Amino acid sequence: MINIIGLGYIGLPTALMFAKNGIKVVGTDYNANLVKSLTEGRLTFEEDGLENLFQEALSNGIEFTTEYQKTHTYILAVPTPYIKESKKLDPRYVISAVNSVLEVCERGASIIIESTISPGTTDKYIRPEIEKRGYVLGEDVHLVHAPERIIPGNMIYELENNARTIGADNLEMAKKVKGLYANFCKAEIVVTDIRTAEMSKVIENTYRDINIAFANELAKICRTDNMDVYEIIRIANMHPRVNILQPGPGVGGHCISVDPWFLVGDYPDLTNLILTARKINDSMPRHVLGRIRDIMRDHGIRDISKVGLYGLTYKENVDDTRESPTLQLLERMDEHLAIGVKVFDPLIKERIVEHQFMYFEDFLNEIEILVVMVGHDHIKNNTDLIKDKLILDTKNICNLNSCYKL
Ligand code: SAJ
Repeated sequence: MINIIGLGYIGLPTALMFAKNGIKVVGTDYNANLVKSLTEGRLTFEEDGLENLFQEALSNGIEFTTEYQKTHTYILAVPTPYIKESKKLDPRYVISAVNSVLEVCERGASIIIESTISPGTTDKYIRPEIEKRGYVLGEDVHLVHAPERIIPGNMIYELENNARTIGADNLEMAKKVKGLYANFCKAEIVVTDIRTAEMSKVIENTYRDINIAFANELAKICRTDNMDVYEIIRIANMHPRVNILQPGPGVGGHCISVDPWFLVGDYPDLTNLILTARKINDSMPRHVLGRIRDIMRDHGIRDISKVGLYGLTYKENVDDTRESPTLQLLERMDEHLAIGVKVFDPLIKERIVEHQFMYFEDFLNEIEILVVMVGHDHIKNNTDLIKDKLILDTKNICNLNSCYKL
């Protein structure tokens, strides 16, 4: 039996995937409401294909609880945020989960950490916790790092088809865990040591952050001289060795906007490029605010409540608002007393900000300038409804001539 700890965006789909493949799984989360909801057959977030997988796992007997189970295999998918002041990883949730596992686990159990952790976290924080209790690593308990790599919006496909990394202290244990993941992962599973696994995961997200920062910097350059950044990137990308990502209103989510900070926090003298990329991406909501002001000025609009932000999530077609560029923009607007801006997101069902509308038509009736912050399919399919608005399209989703771009 596998006990999966943390039933969020990573832990839950992973648990379901094991259960689907006939493995007995118990999912544990400290959040009793979440456990209740899952036990009653209700998912708490949406993801393509998740509902079907959930139903299949339920019929295969998956269970959810707030209690840690006595077993031989644990997978930890708990949050690993960064500390804003020091920029370093905050290991407290992983440490606490490891300790709870140690309270109940069988002798010789493996603790597999899927959460993203900065290079050296296992040595610095996890091993000492285990040794402090008198356990012998590699005998009483085994540590493995198997970083998750799945992208929200395409998680189920990527669980089966993305290559994985298994970092362990010894080859035998790594092979065992590789065999476990091979139950559903059809792609290559690379075996390495723990620190290499930690570092390779963090640099994957850092690489993407830097690439997006390059696109965002290009957008700013192109803006000053009225060049079309999207066409320029499209043409440049026709080169066989160029692959520039897309500019946007900022980088959100709990991964790409967080993980590069681990490296900046741990290697402050060696991370100029990574830090600069972070700063460029974090500057994008401010850039969007400047573009809104340009449009208001050009059209003689003084009332900020005529501006509507479309999209609250951190990216298209997900219902996750963590570190979302729109929330960052709203914060910046508050600082500039630009209060009263209207907001709408078809995927966010509860009210989380002021002046948030629940119906698209009501939202459109109130505004003159529509700022597309997120390119949900919903707006792509409804461009006819927004034709009469002034549009600032930060995601390059509409090709109306009247559209303003980043
Ligand atoms: N974004 C752009 N331009 C782009 C692509 C993305 O501005 O061309 C923005 C998005 O709008 C969003 C942010 O970047 O605000 C991050 O979105 P994302 O789709 O790039 O990535 P995440 O955070 O959803 O998932 C990433 C993935 N990492 C990589 O692709 C290297 C995923 O595979 C990881 O599993 C995940 O982080 C994670 O959990 O670490």
